[in-house]
Amino acid sequence: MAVFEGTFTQTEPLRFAVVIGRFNDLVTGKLLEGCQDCLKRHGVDPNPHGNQVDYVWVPGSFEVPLVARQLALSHRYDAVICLGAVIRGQTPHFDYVSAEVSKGIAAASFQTGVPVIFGILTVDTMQQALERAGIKGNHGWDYALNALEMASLMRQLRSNLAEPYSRNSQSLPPSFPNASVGNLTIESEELS
Ligand code: INI
Repeated sequence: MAVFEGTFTQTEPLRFAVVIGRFNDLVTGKLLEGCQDCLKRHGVDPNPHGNQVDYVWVPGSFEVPLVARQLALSHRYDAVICLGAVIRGQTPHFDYVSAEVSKGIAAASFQTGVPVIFGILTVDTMQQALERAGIKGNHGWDYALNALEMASLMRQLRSNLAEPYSRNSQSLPPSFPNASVGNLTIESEELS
């Protein structure tokens, strides 16, 4: 048998895309700063003119999943990081936006086989949002860490599971856009 775990080293070959909602940009801008700081401290060059991270700004969280899916489908990235801030107001808008963005991000990841990180703050007040975007801590940092771990883990799984998959004509690697992620059984000796 085997144990697979993502690491936070050997980040030089990794490529990321970050999708950021402009809505509540006082918050999302801070999440982005935390995200970039984490990537940089783990050896990733966050410079938009470099070759490791691309950035895409969208109007609000509702638009994030569509763009995240498009980026994931390109298979240029090891992970896509989604940043947004949905803050509850006096209307049901919060519920519609937060429900759609969470479902959409999960679907983008599942449909493409690329890790799409759910970095959307859903909070009741601006105070709560700011506390999570730099005042008490910065969740942007954590989202980047999740992306690094998943990027590394998926690379490991791809290289270790490629052979058994190709021998099994009934399933394709999950990194393929049309992959089936149904009942997957791998013999233990195939993993060693
Ligand atoms: N977008 C957010 O990212 N956060 C919010 O809190 C928010 N609220 O509350 O309205 C919000 N709305 C905009 C939405 O994401 C879309 O951009 C807009 O509806 C156009 O499709």
